[in-house]
Amino acid sequence: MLELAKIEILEKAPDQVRAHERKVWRDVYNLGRDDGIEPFATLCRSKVIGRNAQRFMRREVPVGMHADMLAVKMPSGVGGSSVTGYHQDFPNFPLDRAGLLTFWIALEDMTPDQGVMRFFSGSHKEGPLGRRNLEQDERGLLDHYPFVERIHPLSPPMSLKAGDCTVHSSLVIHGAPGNTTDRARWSYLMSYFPGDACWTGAPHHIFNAEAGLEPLQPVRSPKFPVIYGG
Ligand SMILES: O=C(O)CCC(=O)C(=O)O
Repeated sequence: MLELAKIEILEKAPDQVRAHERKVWRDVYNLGRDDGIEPFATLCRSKVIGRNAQRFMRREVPVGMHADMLAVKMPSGVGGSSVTGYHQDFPNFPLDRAGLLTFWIALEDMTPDQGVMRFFSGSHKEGPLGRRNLEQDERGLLDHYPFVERIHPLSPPMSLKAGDCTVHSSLVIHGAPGNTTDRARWSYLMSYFPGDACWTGAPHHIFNAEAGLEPLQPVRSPKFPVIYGG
């Protein structure tokens, strides 16, 4: 996976649709879900991952796949190495309930100074705290909700081994320091939502009528395959 990630990120020019160079990382979207690139495709649709996602959701619901993505924080001094501002994922989605979660997999050993994520423990209990621009808003959420830092401990800086994985709920406040090293942070993300979640009908770039969704009905679309319990 690491070798393929290197080809995707270092050898292919970002097309601004499937792949982007952003301040916070270089990304490639849905190389498993849409492009069928192995072993990403098998992993992101695997029943084991689906079962694990359902266990985190704590309900016997089908598990829908939202997306998979390489999110590579580049070495310091190269575009795509800066801080991922603290945010929740939930406000980015027009879904009517919590439960979306993300598996974040290290494709190589990494140290905290490469930009390993940190989480405000228990912060999911605060509910949605507004949408943030990850690129410009490093402390924005914390400045608006100063109590968060007082009552929800920040997870310690973590070193990860290749294959280690963190999982976060879409309501957990999380972010990552910039990469201050000369080594890229190679990470692969896969996210899933509870299959009874309904599209609210609010405008959105992927959850929308073009994907075949109906307002206030559960998200069902070939774009978002049910990988478990369907
Ligand atoms: O990889 C990062 O720096 C942040 C990832 C993130 O925000 C997410 O997985 O929701």
